[in-house]
Amino acid sequence: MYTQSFNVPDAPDGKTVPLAPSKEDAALQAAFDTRIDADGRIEPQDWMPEAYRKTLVRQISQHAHSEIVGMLPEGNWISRAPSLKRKAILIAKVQDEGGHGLYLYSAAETLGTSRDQMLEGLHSGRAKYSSIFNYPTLTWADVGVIGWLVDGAAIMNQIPLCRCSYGPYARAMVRVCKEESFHQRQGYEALLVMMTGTEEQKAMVQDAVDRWWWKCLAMFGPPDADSPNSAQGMRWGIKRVSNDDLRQKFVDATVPQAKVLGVTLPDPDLKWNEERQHHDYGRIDWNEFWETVNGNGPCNKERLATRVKAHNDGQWVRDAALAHARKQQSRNMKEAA
Ligand code: BYC
Repeated sequence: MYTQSFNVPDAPDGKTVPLAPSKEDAALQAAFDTRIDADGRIEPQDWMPEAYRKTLVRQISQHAHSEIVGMLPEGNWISRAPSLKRKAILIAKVQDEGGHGLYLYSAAETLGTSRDQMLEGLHSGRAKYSSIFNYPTLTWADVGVIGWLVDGAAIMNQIPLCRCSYGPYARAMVRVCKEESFHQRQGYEALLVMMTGTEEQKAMVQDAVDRWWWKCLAMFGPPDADSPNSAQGMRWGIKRVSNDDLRQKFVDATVPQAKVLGVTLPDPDLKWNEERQHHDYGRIDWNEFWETVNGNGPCNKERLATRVKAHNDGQWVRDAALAHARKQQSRNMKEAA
Protein backbone atom coordinates (compact mmCIF):
# COMPACT_ATOMS: atom_id res chain seq x y z
CA MET A 1 0.00 0.00 0.00
CA TYR A 2 1.30 3.48 -0.77
CA THR A 3 0.98 6.09 1.95
CA GLN A 4 2.78 9.39 1.45
CA SER A 5 6.25 8.15 0.52
CA PHE A 6 6.13 4.89 2.46
CA ASN A 7 5.63 1.35 1.42
CA VAL A 8 4.11 -1.01 3.92
CA PRO A 9 4.11 -4.71 3.07
CA ASP A 10 0.92 -5.85 1.40
CA ALA A 11 -0.63 -9.29 1.70
CA PRO A 12 -1.35 -11.03 -1.64
CA ASP A 13 -5.00 -9.92 -1.37
CA GLY A 14 -3.82 -6.29 -1.10
CA LYS A 15 -4.48 -5.92 2.63
CA THR A 16 -1.71 -4.79 4.98
CA VAL A 17 -0.05 -7.63 6.84
CA PRO A 18 -0.50 -7.13 10.60
CA LEU A 19 2.52 -8.08 12.69
CA ALA A 20 1.70 -9.91 15.92
CA PRO A 21 2.97 -7.78 18.83
CA SER A 22 5.55 -9.49 21.03
CA LYS A 23 5.55 -9.24 24.85
CA GLU A 24 8.53 -6.91 24.59
CA ASP A 25 6.66 -4.69 22.12
CA ALA A 26 3.69 -4.50 24.50
CA ALA A 27 5.98 -3.35 27.32
CA LEU A 28 7.62 -0.76 25.05
CA GLN A 29 4.22 0.44 23.88
CA ALA A 30 3.05 0.79 27.49
CA ALA A 31 6.16 2.84 28.36
CA PHE A 32 5.60 5.03 25.31
CA ASP A 33 1.93 5.58 26.20
CA THR A 34 2.84 6.48 29.77
CA ARG A 35 5.34 9.06 28.56
CA ILE A 36 2.83 10.55 26.11
CA ASP A 37 0.11 10.65 28.79
CA ALA A 38 2.50 12.46 31.12
CA ASP A 39 3.15 15.02 28.35
CA GLY A 40 6.78 13.87 28.09
CA ARG A 41 9.08 14.13 25.07
CA ILE A 42 10.03 11.32 22.71
CA GLU A 43 13.62 11.47 21.42
CA PRO A 44 15.14 9.78 18.33
CA GLN A 45 16.80 6.98 20.32
CA ASP A 46 13.54 6.12 22.14
CA TRP A 47 11.28 3.28 21.05
CA MET A 48 8.18 4.53 19.26
CA PRO A 49 5.29 2.81 17.49
CA GLU A 50 5.74 2.62 13.71
CA ALA A 51 2.53 4.60 13.15
CA TYR A 52 3.83 7.46 15.34
CA ARG A 53 7.09 7.50 13.37
CA LYS A 54 5.26 7.51 10.04
CA THR A 55 2.87 10.24 11.09
CA LEU A 56 5.80 12.40 12.13
CA VAL A 57 7.72 11.78 8.92
CA ARG A 58 4.59 12.60 6.93
CA GLN A 59 3.93 15.84 8.77
CA ILE A 60 7.52 17.04 9.18
CA SER A 61 8.48 16.26 5.56
CA GLN A 62 5.34 17.99 4.25
CA HIS A 63 6.20 20.92 6.46
CA ALA A 64 9.79 21.00 5.14
CA HIS A 65 8.53 20.83 1.54
CA SER A 66 6.18 23.74 2.26
CA GLU A 67 9.07 25.83 3.49
CA ILE A 68 11.22 25.33 0.41
CA VAL A 69 8.34 25.58 -2.09
CA GLY A 70 7.22 28.64 -0.11
CA MET A 71 10.45 30.35 -1.18
CA LEU A 72 9.27 30.41 -4.80
CA PRO A 73 6.24 32.78 -4.91
CA GLU A 74 8.13 35.45 -2.96
CA GLY A 75 11.48 34.70 -4.57
CA ASN A 76 9.88 35.86 -7.83
CA TRP A 77 9.76 39.38 -6.38
CA ILE A 78 13.37 39.76 -5.21
CA SER A 79 14.47 41.31 -8.50
CA ARG A 80 11.40 43.56 -8.54
CA ALA A 81 11.38 44.84 -4.94
CA PRO A 82 10.56 48.56 -4.91
CA SER A 83 13.63 49.66 -2.88
CA LEU A 84 16.99 48.40 -1.65
CA LYS A 85 15.56 48.15 1.89
CA ARG A 86 12.62 45.98 0.77
CA LYS A 87 14.92 43.84 -1.37
CA ALA A 88 17.28 43.20 1.58
CA ILE A 89 14.34 42.28 3.84
CA LEU A 90 12.83 39.97 1.22
CA ILE A 91 16.13 38.21 0.51
CA ALA A 92 16.56 37.60 4.27
CA LYS A 93 13.02 36.25 4.55
CA VAL A 94 13.32 33.88 1.60
CA GLN A 95 16.68 32.69 2.92
CA ASP A 96 15.07 32.04 6.33
CA GLU A 97 12.44 29.83 4.65
CA GLY A 98 15.26 27.78 3.10
CA GLY A 99 16.77 27.46 6.58
CA HIS A 100 13.42 26.29 8.02
CA GLY A 101 13.33 23.60 5.36
CA LEU A 102 16.81 22.46 6.44
CA TYR A 103 15.95 22.29 10.16
CA LEU A 104 12.83 20.32 9.33
CA TYR A 105 14.48 17.88 6.91
CA SER A 106 17.11 17.30 9.61
CA ALA A 107 14.39 16.67 12.21
CA ALA A 108 12.71 14.17 9.85
CA GLU A 109 16.05 12.44 9.18
CA THR A 110 16.28 11.57 12.89
CA LEU A 111 13.29 9.29 12.24
CA GLY A 112 15.22 7.16 9.78
CA THR A 113 14.25 8.68 6.45
CA SER A 114 16.78 10.27 4.14
CA ARG A 115 16.69 13.71 2.59
CA ASP A 116 16.95 12.12 -0.86
CA GLN A 117 13.86 9.99 -0.17
CA MET A 118 11.88 13.01 0.98
CA LEU A 119 12.93 15.15 -1.97
CA GLU A 120 12.11 12.34 -4.36
CA GLY A 121 8.58 12.31 -2.90
CA LEU A 122 8.29 16.06 -3.47
CA HIS A 123 9.79 16.12 -6.95
CA SER A 124 7.72 13.22 -8.22
CA GLY A 125 4.53 15.00 -7.11
CA ARG A 126 3.63 12.28 -4.58
CA ALA A 127 4.30 14.27 -1.42
CA LYS A 128 2.09 17.11 -0.29
CA TYR A 129 3.11 20.65 0.56
CA SER A 130 0.98 23.56 1.71
CA SER A 131 -1.85 24.46 -0.67
CA ILE A 132 -1.14 28.16 -0.17
CA PHE A 133 1.96 28.17 -2.36
CA ASN A 134 0.06 27.20 -5.50
CA TYR A 135 -1.37 30.68 -6.04
CA PRO A 136 0.31 33.42 -8.07
CA THR A 137 1.93 36.55 -6.61
CA LEU A 138 0.58 39.17 -9.00
CA THR A 139 1.73 42.43 -7.42
CA TRP A 140 4.19 43.73 -4.82
CA ALA A 141 1.28 43.93 -2.34
CA ASP A 142 1.11 40.12 -2.49
CA VAL A 143 4.54 39.97 -0.85
CA GLY A 144 3.26 42.08 2.07
CA VAL A 145 0.06 40.04 2.32
CA ILE A 146 2.00 36.76 2.33
CA GLY A 147 4.02 38.09 5.28
CA TRP A 148 0.97 39.35 7.16
CA LEU A 149 -1.56 36.60 6.46
CA VAL A 150 0.34 33.51 5.27
CA ASP A 151 3.12 33.81 7.83
CA GLY A 152 0.51 34.93 10.37
CA ALA A 153 -1.45 31.73 9.75
CA ALA A 154 1.78 29.72 9.84
CA ILE A 155 2.70 31.16 13.27
CA MET A 156 -0.77 30.37 14.63
CA ASN A 157 -0.35 26.76 13.47
CA GLN A 158 3.30 26.45 14.48
CA ILE A 159 3.42 27.92 18.00
CA PRO A 160 1.63 24.82 19.40
CA LEU A 161 4.12 22.63 17.48
CA CYS A 162 6.87 23.99 19.79
CA ARG A 163 5.19 21.71 22.37
CA CYS A 164 5.04 18.71 20.03
CA SER A 165 5.81 15.40 21.75
CA TYR A 166 8.70 14.66 19.36
CA GLY A 167 11.76 16.53 20.68
CA PRO A 168 13.66 17.39 17.46
CA TYR A 169 10.50 18.75 15.77
CA ALA A 170 9.52 20.79 18.84
CA ARG A 171 13.02 22.28 19.16
CA ALA A 172 13.23 23.13 15.44
CA MET A 173 9.89 24.92 15.71
CA VAL A 174 11.10 27.28 18.44
CA ARG A 175 13.58 28.92 16.09
CA VAL A 176 11.20 28.73 13.11
CA CYS A 177 8.52 30.59 15.08
CA LYS A 178 10.91 33.36 16.12
CA GLU A 179 11.84 33.93 12.49
CA GLU A 180 8.22 33.68 11.31
CA SER A 181 7.36 36.43 13.74
CA PHE A 182 9.80 38.76 11.95
CA HIS A 183 8.31 37.66 8.62
CA GLN A 184 4.79 38.50 9.74
CA ARG A 185 5.79 41.91 11.07
CA GLN A 186 7.78 42.89 7.98
CA GLY A 187 4.77 42.04 5.80
CA TYR A 188 2.36 44.02 7.95
CA GLU A 189 4.74 46.98 8.08
CA ALA A 190 5.18 46.96 4.28
CA LEU A 191 1.38 47.05 3.91
CA LEU A 192 1.01 49.85 6.48
CA VAL A 193 3.41 51.94 4.40
CA MET A 194 1.49 51.20 1.19
CA MET A 195 -1.77 52.16 2.90
CA THR A 196 -0.39 55.66 3.53
CA GLY A 197 0.43 55.96 -0.18
CA THR A 198 -1.60 56.66 -3.31
CA GLU A 199 -5.14 55.42 -4.03
CA GLU A 200 -3.57 53.00 -6.49
CA GLN A 201 -1.33 51.51 -3.80
CA LYS A 202 -4.25 51.17 -1.38
CA ALA A 203 -6.30 49.41 -4.05
CA MET A 204 -3.38 47.07 -4.70
CA VAL A 205 -3.30 46.06 -1.02
CA GLN A 206 -7.06 45.49 -0.91
CA ASP A 207 -6.93 43.41 -4.09
CA ALA A 208 -4.17 41.22 -2.62
CA VAL A 209 -6.13 40.76 0.62
CA ASP A 210 -9.22 39.79 -1.43
CA ARG A 211 -7.24 37.13 -3.31
CA TRP A 212 -5.39 35.62 -0.32
CA TRP A 213 -7.89 35.71 2.56
CA TRP A 214 -9.86 32.55 1.83
CA LYS A 215 -6.76 30.61 0.80
CA CYS A 216 -5.21 31.44 4.20
CA LEU A 217 -8.27 30.15 6.05
CA ALA A 218 -8.01 26.87 4.10
CA MET A 219 -4.32 26.55 4.99
CA PHE A 220 -5.25 25.21 8.44
CA GLY A 221 -6.52 22.04 6.79
CA PRO A 222 -9.97 20.47 6.45
CA PRO A 223 -12.67 20.96 9.10
CA ASP A 224 -12.08 18.78 12.18
CA ALA A 225 -14.92 16.47 11.20
CA ASP A 226 -13.20 15.74 7.85
CA SER A 227 -9.62 15.59 9.15
CA PRO A 228 -8.54 11.93 9.17
CA ASN A 229 -5.23 12.54 10.97
CA SER A 230 -6.32 14.96 13.70
CA ALA A 231 -7.64 12.66 16.43
CA GLN A 232 -4.56 10.42 16.49
CA GLY A 233 -2.17 13.36 16.02
CA MET A 234 -3.70 15.04 19.07
CA ARG A 235 -3.73 11.83 21.08
CA TRP A 236 0.02 11.54 20.46
CA GLY A 237 0.68 15.17 21.35
CA ILE A 238 1.94 15.94 17.84
CA LYS A 239 -0.91 18.34 17.16
CA ARG A 240 -1.97 20.35 20.18
CA VAL A 241 -4.81 22.43 18.75
CA SER A 242 -7.34 21.32 16.13
CA ASN A 243 -7.57 22.71 12.58
CA ASP A 244 -10.87 24.52 13.28
CA ASP A 245 -9.72 25.98 16.59
CA LEU A 246 -6.55 27.36 15.01
CA ARG A 247 -8.56 28.81 12.12
CA GLN A 248 -10.87 30.53 14.60
CA LYS A 249 -7.93 31.95 16.55
CA PHE A 250 -6.46 33.27 13.32
CA VAL A 251 -9.72 34.99 12.30
CA ASP A 252 -10.14 36.54 15.75
CA ALA A 253 -6.53 37.81 15.77
CA THR A 254 -6.64 39.16 12.21
CA VAL A 255 -9.88 41.17 12.28
CA PRO A 256 -8.48 43.98 14.48
CA GLN A 257 -5.24 44.03 12.46
CA ALA A 258 -7.27 44.54 9.27
CA LYS A 259 -9.07 47.44 10.93
CA VAL A 260 -5.78 49.16 11.84
CA LEU A 261 -4.51 48.59 8.32
CA GLY A 262 -7.70 49.98 6.78
CA VAL A 263 -8.62 46.99 4.60
CA THR A 264 -11.84 45.00 4.38
CA LEU A 265 -11.71 41.23 4.77
CA PRO A 266 -13.70 39.82 1.83
CA ASP A 267 -16.38 37.98 3.78
CA PRO A 268 -19.91 39.42 4.14
CA ASP A 269 -20.63 36.84 6.88
CA LEU A 270 -17.70 37.92 9.04
CA LYS A 271 -19.10 39.33 12.29
CA TRP A 272 -18.55 39.20 16.04
CA ASN A 273 -20.70 36.63 17.82
CA GLU A 274 -21.31 37.88 21.37
CA GLU A 275 -22.52 34.51 22.56
CA ARG A 276 -19.51 32.54 21.28
CA GLN A 277 -17.09 35.39 21.98
CA HIS A 278 -15.59 34.70 18.56
CA HIS A 279 -16.07 35.93 15.01
CA ASP A 280 -18.41 33.99 12.75
CA TYR A 281 -17.14 33.64 9.20
CA GLY A 282 -18.42 32.40 5.83
CA ARG A 283 -18.05 29.09 4.03
CA ILE A 284 -14.63 28.02 2.77
CA ASP A 285 -14.54 26.53 -0.73
CA TRP A 286 -13.25 23.05 0.15
CA ASN A 287 -13.61 21.81 -3.42
CA GLU A 288 -11.09 24.38 -4.53
CA PHE A 289 -8.82 23.45 -1.61
CA TRP A 290 -8.81 19.74 -2.52
CA GLU A 291 -8.30 20.49 -6.22
CA THR A 292 -5.21 22.48 -5.26
CA VAL A 293 -3.93 19.91 -2.75
CA ASN A 294 -4.34 17.24 -5.41
CA GLY A 295 -2.13 19.04 -7.90
CA ASN A 296 -4.65 21.08 -9.92
CA GLY A 297 -4.28 24.55 -8.43
CA PRO A 298 -3.28 27.53 -10.58
CA CYS A 299 0.50 27.18 -10.04
CA ASN A 300 1.10 23.56 -8.91
CA LYS A 301 2.85 22.52 -12.11
CA GLU A 302 4.90 25.69 -12.34
CA ARG A 303 6.05 25.44 -8.69
CA LEU A 304 7.08 21.81 -9.04
CA ALA A 305 8.91 22.44 -12.33
CA THR A 306 10.82 25.38 -10.80
CA ARG A 307 11.70 23.31 -7.74
CA VAL A 308 12.95 20.33 -9.80
CA LYS A 309 14.98 22.62 -12.06
CA ALA A 310 16.59 24.33 -9.03
CA HIS A 311 17.47 20.91 -7.61
CA ASN A 312 18.98 19.69 -10.87
CA ASP A 313 20.87 22.94 -11.43
CA GLY A 314 22.36 22.56 -7.94
CA GLN A 315 23.75 19.08 -8.60
CA TRP A 316 27.26 20.43 -9.21
CA VAL A 317 27.24 22.11 -5.77
CA ARG A 318 26.32 18.84 -4.05
CA ASP A 319 28.97 17.00 -6.09
CA ALA A 320 31.63 19.59 -5.19
CA ALA A 321 30.69 19.53 -1.49
CA LEU A 322 30.87 15.75 -1.46
CA ALA A 323 34.26 15.69 -3.26
CA HIS A 324 35.59 18.27 -0.78
CA ALA A 325 34.32 16.23 2.20
CA ARG A 326 35.91 13.05 0.79
CA LYS A 327 39.26 14.82 0.29
CA GLN A 328 39.15 16.20 3.82
CA GLN A 329 38.28 12.81 5.24
CA SER A 330 41.16 11.07 3.48
CA ARG A 331 43.56 13.86 4.55
CA ASN A 332 42.40 13.49 8.18
CA MET A 333 42.85 9.72 7.98
CA LYS A 334 46.37 10.09 6.56
CA GLU A 335 47.29 12.53 9.35
CA ALA A 336 45.85 10.21 12.00
CA ALA A 337 47.73 7.17 10.58
N1 BYC B 1 -2.13 22.00 2.15
O1 BYC B 1 -6.09 15.13 8.55
P1 BYC B 1 -5.52 16.46 8.20
C1 BYC B 1 4.69 28.24 5.87
C2 BYC B 1 -3.61 17.46 3.95
S1 BYC B 1 4.85 26.59 5.75
C3 BYC B 1 -1.87 20.78 1.66
O2 BYC B 1 -6.05 17.64 8.91
P2 BYC B 1 -2.95 16.78 9.52
C4 BYC B 1 5.51 29.19 5.10
C5 BYC B 1 -2.94 16.68 5.06
O3 BYC B 1 -1.54 16.64 4.88
C6 BYC B 1 3.21 26.04 6.14
N2 BYC B 1 -2.33 19.63 2.25
O4 BYC B 1 -3.91 16.36 8.32
C7 BYC B 1 6.57 28.78 4.35
C8 BYC B 1 -3.61 15.33 4.92
O5 BYC B 1 -3.08 14.62 3.82
P3 BYC B 1 -2.17 13.25 4.02
C9 BYC B 1 3.15 24.61 6.30
C10 BYC B 1 -3.02 19.79 3.40
O6 BYC B 1 -1.58 16.42 9.18
C11 BYC B 1 7.25 29.70 3.55
C12 BYC B 1 -5.02 15.70 4.50
O7 BYC B 1 -4.96 17.02 3.96
N3 BYC B 1 2.86 24.31 7.69
O8 BYC B 1 3.78 28.58 6.50
O9 BYC B 1 -3.49 16.30 10.84
C13 BYC B 1 6.82 31.02 3.49
C14 BYC B 1 -5.99 15.69 5.67
O10 BYC B 1 -5.66 16.70 6.63
C15 BYC B 1 -3.30 21.05 3.96
C16 BYC B 1 2.87 23.04 8.11
O11 BYC B 1 3.08 22.13 7.36
C17 BYC B 1 -2.82 22.19 3.29
N4 BYC B 1 -3.04 23.45 3.72
O12 BYC B 1 -3.10 18.38 9.58
C18 BYC B 1 5.76 31.44 4.27
C19 BYC B 1 2.63 22.86 9.58
N5 BYC B 1 -4.02 20.86 5.09
O13 BYC B 1 -0.88 13.71 4.64
C20 BYC B 1 5.07 30.52 5.08
C21 BYC B 1 2.73 21.44 10.03
C22 BYC B 1 -4.19 19.54 5.23
O14 BYC B 1 -2.94 12.37 4.99
N6 BYC B 1 1.61 20.65 9.58
N7 BYC B 1 -3.60 18.90 4.20
O15 BYC B 1 -2.00 12.69 2.66
C23 BYC B 1 0.43 20.61 10.26
O16 BYC B 1 0.22 21.29 11.25
C24 BYC B 1 -0.60 19.63 9.77
O17 BYC B 1 0.02 18.67 8.96
C25 BYC B 1 -1.77 20.30 8.98
C26 BYC B 1 -2.71 19.19 8.50
C27 BYC B 1 -2.53 21.26 9.89
C28 BYC B 1 -1.25 21.06 7.76
